[in-house]
Amino acid sequence: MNQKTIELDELAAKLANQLISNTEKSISFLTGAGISASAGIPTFRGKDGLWKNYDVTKFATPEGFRENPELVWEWYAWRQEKIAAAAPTPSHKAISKFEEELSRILNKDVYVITQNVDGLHQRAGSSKVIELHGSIWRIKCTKCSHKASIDKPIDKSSLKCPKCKSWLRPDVVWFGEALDEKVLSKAYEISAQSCIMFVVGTSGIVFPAAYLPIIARSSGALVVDINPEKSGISDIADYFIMSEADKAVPQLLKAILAKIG
Ligand code: BV8
Repeated sequence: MNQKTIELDELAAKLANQLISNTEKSISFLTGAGISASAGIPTFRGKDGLWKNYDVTKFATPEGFRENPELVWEWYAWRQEKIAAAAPTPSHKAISKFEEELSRILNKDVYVITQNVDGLHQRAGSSKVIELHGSIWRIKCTKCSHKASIDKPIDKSSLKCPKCKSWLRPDVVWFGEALDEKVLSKAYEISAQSCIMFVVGTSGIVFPAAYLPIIARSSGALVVDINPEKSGISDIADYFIMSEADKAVPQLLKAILAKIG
């Protein structure tokens, strides 16, 4: 895909036109760890990525948890602390504002399909959030059906199920685990009925999430990849904006709203 370089204002005009001429279709955002980077939450890959210091097989697989649940809980509790101390970024907030305005002006839905487990989109006010990989703010029993939401970092003295005393685990999707079927089919459905998919802050190498922009594009959506470096999505995108999220997302969404307002 050879993308011409395009001025932000010209791109905003094209995207505004795509929105207006696709009355029945919605907008979607596929986000990854990069959208939360400026909130101080480390990404997984890239120069300061988590996987540089943490062995993914030990910390993000069911086998790793079975082998050393305390160690994995140490890591998740540390991440919960960092996320609890973080605030939604300008990009999270711009997406929430975009949803509000598009609903008011064009009665159009804006969906956020996120690979992140940090809950920052919801804290920014987005109301249609699909959490592909679960949430660090939910725990579930490894044996029985017990599940619970938590609103602060886990108390490491209560890591056993209150019902059956088995180990509790974070309610997230680890490598080698299937995504929740309902969540995944909803994500496929939204991707197929989007007229624009903004892809923000993902390396685009984790599947099945990385299929979604391909589904969107094959259903007629314009795909816009926003990332300071080339991602696994950039080459299939219609437009690639080489930029950090906060230096492109608020400006682009504001320019689109100005064109349709
Ligand atoms: C599954 C846990 C099947 C939650 C995570 C093909 C099809 C299906 C599966 C596979 C397949 N090929 C391989 C697989 C297996 C595997 C996979 O995809 N492996 C990859 C590595 C090749 N997939 C799976 O195992 C999935 N399960 O398919 O199961 C199955 C079916 C039936 C029965 C059994 C099994 C499960 C995948 C989910 C794994 N869980 N995390 C948690 O603790 O967080 S994945 C982990 O990576 C995170 O969830 C993260 O969200 C996700 C993706 O990473 P990114 O979000 O993209 O983050 P990353 O650091 O990589 O990139 C950050 C980007 O931001 C960079 O591009 C950087 O440039 C950019 N950036 C940096 N700063 C900024 C910025 N961008 C903007 N602004 C900035 N300021």
